[in-house]
Amino acid sequence: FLLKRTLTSIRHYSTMCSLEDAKKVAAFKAVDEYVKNNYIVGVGSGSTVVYAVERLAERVNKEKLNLVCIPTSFQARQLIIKHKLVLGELEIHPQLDVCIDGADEVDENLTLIKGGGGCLLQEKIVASCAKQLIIIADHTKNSVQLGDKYKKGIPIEVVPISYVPIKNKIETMFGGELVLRMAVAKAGPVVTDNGNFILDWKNFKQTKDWQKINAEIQLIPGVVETGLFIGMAEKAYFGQEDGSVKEQ
Ligand code: ABF
Repeated sequence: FLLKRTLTSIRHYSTMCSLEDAKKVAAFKAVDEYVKNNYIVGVGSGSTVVYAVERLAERVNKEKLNLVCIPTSFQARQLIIKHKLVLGELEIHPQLDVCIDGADEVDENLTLIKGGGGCLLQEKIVASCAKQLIIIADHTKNSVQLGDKYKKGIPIEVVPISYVPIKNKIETMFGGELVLRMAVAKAGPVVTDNGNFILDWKNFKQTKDWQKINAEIQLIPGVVETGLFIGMAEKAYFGQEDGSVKEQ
């Protein structure tokens, strides 16, 4: 009996993938299905995008693809340079064929929370210039409603002098709590690639009306951008524990 149980658990373990494997299969599939020769490609930020860039580089080398890559952050720029891909910019390529990016949470309507890594503004700008935004993630990011799984809150990038009034206004208008994101060791606030602060909106109420709430938040003076991406993503790929990829 014991031997049988041990063999079953070994078999079970060997079919389980790590989170890194799940990120990788999702990223590889998205790049294989959505990137074609002569494309201008938006490169997102975060740990899942690292695998997408790896796959882009493999395909450029093997298939001799001619691609231009537009970064969404300092990290993305470094990845493009490291893999010897062609680095572009929006000034020269304001229209992209596709943008491949990660997310913190994806709900059943493909509404996204992004910006856990602090790069939401440039990510949204680049995604808005792309014909298609494709999301890559592991299975832990796939939820029914925003906030079901991701507990760090919705990031809101703000002009530094306005963080207290914006915090008070959003808490009064919609409830929840806005917390200034601090750097590691709490030595000071996180400063984004654009010189702004980030407020993380925690304990917000569940709603189906993100479009309206997002529009109202964006009207508050000092708000630069929110990490809510509504109606932008074309498709999401979620790497699963068994090594397969779920498409949504
Ligand atoms: C970016 O990186 C962000 O918008 C999101 O916050 C994060 C996802 O990172 P990871 O792939 O490491 O989970 O895409």
